[in-house]
Amino acid sequence: MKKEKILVTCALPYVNGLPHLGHLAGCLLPSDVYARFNRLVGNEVLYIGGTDEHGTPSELGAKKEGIDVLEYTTKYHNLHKDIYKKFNLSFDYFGRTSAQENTELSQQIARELAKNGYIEEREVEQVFSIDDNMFLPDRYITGTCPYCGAINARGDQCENCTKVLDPKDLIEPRSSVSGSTNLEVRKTKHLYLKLSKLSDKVRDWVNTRKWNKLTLGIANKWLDEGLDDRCITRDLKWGIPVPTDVFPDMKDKVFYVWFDAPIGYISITKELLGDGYKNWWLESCGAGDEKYVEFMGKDNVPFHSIMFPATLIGANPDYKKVDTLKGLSYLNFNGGKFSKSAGRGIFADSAIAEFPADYWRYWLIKNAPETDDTDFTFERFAEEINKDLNDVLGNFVLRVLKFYNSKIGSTLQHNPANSEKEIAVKAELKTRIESYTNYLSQMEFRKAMAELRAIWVLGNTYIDEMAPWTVFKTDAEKSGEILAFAMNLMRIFLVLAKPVIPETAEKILTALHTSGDWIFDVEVEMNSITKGHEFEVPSSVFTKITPEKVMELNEKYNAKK
Ligand code: B3M
Ligand code: ZN
Repeated sequence: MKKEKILVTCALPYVNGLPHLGHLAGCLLPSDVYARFNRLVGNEVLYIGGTDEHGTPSELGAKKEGIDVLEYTTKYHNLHKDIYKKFNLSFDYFGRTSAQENTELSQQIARELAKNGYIEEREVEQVFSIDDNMFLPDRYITGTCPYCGAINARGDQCENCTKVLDPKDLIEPRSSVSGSTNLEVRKTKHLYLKLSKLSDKVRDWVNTRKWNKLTLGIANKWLDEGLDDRCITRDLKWGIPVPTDVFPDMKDKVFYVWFDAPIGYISITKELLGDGYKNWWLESCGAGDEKYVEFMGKDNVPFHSIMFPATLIGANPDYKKVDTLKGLSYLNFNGGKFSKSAGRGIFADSAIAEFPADYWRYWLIKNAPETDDTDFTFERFAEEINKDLNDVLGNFVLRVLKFYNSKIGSTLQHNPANSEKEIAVKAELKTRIESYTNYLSQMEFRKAMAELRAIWVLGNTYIDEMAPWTVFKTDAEKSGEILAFAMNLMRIFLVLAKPVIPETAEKILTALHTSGDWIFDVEVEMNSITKGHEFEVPSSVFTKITPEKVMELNEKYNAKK
């Protein structure tokens, strides 16, 4: 197999607000499984994540907690980092967009864009709150909707009638920061990224992409509607200062958070590798022959398929741009949305306190919201954990190891059986491993997991049919060979499961006193555990989730409200 060089990024979650299961299912976990899988098959992988820290929500969040913004974002950055560690996300580096590297790179890219004629300064009118002493972003102005009369319409959009609004249209507008109505419209200058001028170049580039239907559909829709020039600056303190050497009128302005956030992928690489970041981000320095894969929720696709590539194309064509963009849908909670304010749904920090990471990882990857939105319920969660992990995988492991250990001992006295039956099992295993590998390479997680489960079932069917416990009574030798074959199957099951349930895989492989390199040759690997090999019997593998526990969880996380 030819080794590939693969850059994997996962959309950078906003630092304020902690992740819930939807974030895990729709971006974080799929990217981790993909990164782990590729490392296992021997590819060179760089997996980058981090927090998106700039913008008004961080400023307001800090104000509410009465702390400095950097202290606030540091606190939440660390919370994100800790939680992801508990879910065993294997980032090579988890950085932050507020790092110095991002300031330097974002300013550099803005200078490059200006030099190439893709940035324009414009005078605009904007709502200023005198009492808050700040320009208000559109969504921080509240008022009555001029179309439907809803009294709590936001300046960018009315949630009641969904009409897109201009804050100047709101009746009786007030600041959502302080409630003050002491507002006025002031003139101010901003920088605009000239997307209209970049449009043809972006379209030519999009045409070279082999994206899936969902992504191409979104990208082409934006291109067909025509790209509007986009304001890339804001009047805030917490952000990356616009460099005044090239933009002398932009004193006290910062870049819009969506300008610097994706540049964060590059700057976080630089946080980790220093100048070595160029090997991953400049085509002329080695990024030309790598594959760059991005994971994100579907709402982030326009920014990653059009806006960010446009920024890079306009700045310097040498920047590496995305090859594969895996956009995922949403995970709902019992038919509704996760809501921190309503205390509805289970957030990542509570989830990990309830069950081990592997339970969540397994369920959320098996049910990855790939094509449609997917519904999480504790009933489905419990059912699938109990059936797949406990009954299929866990029982297979325990039945085989316990029986051998109790009847014969913990040193293998047999080589794996190799009759017609076993040859057939190996043939099926080989085919299934090939398709599992293909699905994971193509980021088809649901299909991959169906295949993995089918591989595990193969083991159960085998021992059910071969019944080594019955055979033992008349032919101890044959029974031992069947069990030795089953132990080799077990090892393969766990090696294959490593990207998804790494903790369990490690635990069982350790008990089997064996390592877990990827399975490239079934015939060889099925003779890995042979006569003389020692093993241990783990006390348990998975624990069943009881109906009482499901009831308790439904109650605790407001599932039925
Ligand atoms: N923070 C939006 C989100 O968390 C945004 C992604 C940035 S990716 C560079 O969904
Ligand atoms: Zn309305």
